Amino acid sequence: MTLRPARSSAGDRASSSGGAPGNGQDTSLLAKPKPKTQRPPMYKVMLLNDDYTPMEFVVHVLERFFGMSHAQAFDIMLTVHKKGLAVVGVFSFEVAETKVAQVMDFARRHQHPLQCTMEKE
Ligand code: TYC
Repeated sequence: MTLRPARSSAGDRASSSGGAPGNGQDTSLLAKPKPKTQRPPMYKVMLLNDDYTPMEFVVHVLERFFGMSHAQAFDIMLTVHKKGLAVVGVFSFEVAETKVAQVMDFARRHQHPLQCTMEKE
């Protein structure tokens, strides 16, 4: 059980809200505390290495779905090939979900085992 300190109902409203000076003036409309805005979480989209998907196909995926130049795409593909995985972009949940679905569908249609996943940043 949580015990809260007892509060008087009417008396303290004018003086205690919004950083009041304590002189009885109602400053509640002047000293507004800044509302804390929360940024939405972002999601890393990752490509995983495998032994069968052709390198050129991965390069094409990175150009097509992640807007990379050929050189950029080649570099990232090689990172995945050597290290096992790489982050290929960071997006809102909905965009990340769409990218993953697009890549997985594209790979499946071409009968490559390429895997694409997402993870909260
Ligand atoms: N390892 C693959 C090969 O040697 C190439 C590859 C790179 C596959 C990146 C997947 O996400 C990947 N053909």
